[in-house]
Amino acid sequence: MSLCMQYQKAVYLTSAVEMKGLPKDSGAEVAFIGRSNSGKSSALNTITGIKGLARTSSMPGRTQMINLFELDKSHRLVDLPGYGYAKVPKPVQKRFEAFTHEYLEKRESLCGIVLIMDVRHPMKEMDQELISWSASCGLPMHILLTKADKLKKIPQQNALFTVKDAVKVFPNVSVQLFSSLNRVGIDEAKKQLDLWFNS
Ligand SMILES: Nc1nc2c(ncn2[C@@H]2O[C@H](COP(=O)(O)OP(=O)(O)OP(=O)(O)O)[C@@H](O)[C@H]2O)c(=O)[nH]1
Ligand SMILES: [Mg+2]
Repeated sequence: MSLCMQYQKAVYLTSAVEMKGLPKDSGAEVAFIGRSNSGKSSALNTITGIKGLARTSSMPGRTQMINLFELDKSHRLVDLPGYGYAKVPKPVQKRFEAFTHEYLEKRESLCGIVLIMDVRHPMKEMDQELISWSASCGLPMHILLTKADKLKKIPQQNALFTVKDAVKVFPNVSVQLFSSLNRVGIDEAKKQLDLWFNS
């Protein structure tokens, strides 16, 4: 029987700008990744039910560090910096890209990736690269097509179908609709996190 994690117990643990700033690489960690302004921090807040847990902003590029939240001593949620925002100065962008890559490549406790894509703009180049990369190293990925509230039912379903079709070649990639505004898809997302944390 799988245990349900207590997401509402999440507390801020620490932030890091380089590998050595991260907490001990033990237990299990799930990282939220995606384009700048896609809604990563909002999704974290919605899933945990804690409004100000991860900082959100209408200014893209807000999250510029790896922020870690602890559910209990051995389970963590991680908010990664967004990619693809042109106004973040190039050297800063490069530094965070390098750190994110290193984190994804080396972090032993990383057991799954939640990829956040705006339902209106899914499967951009960097998203596609991440999907193939995670598949190539056998790391499971769950995609949240967020801001679903911005589309009517039929376009939502069409977007879901299109992305499902695009990722069907990858065995460990799943997709769902999500909305932080309308609180859609929370239980489905938690179920996936529970599966990873319990495997
Ligand atoms: N309508 C709607 N707006 C959302 C949703 N999720 C996030 N937003 C808005 O989108 C903007 C960006 O949200 P964040 O959660 O800060 O996005 P992020 O991906 O963490 O952004 P960076 O940290 O800058 O990469 C904010 O203005 C949010 O209020 C959603 O489900 N629906
Ligand atoms: Mg953020």
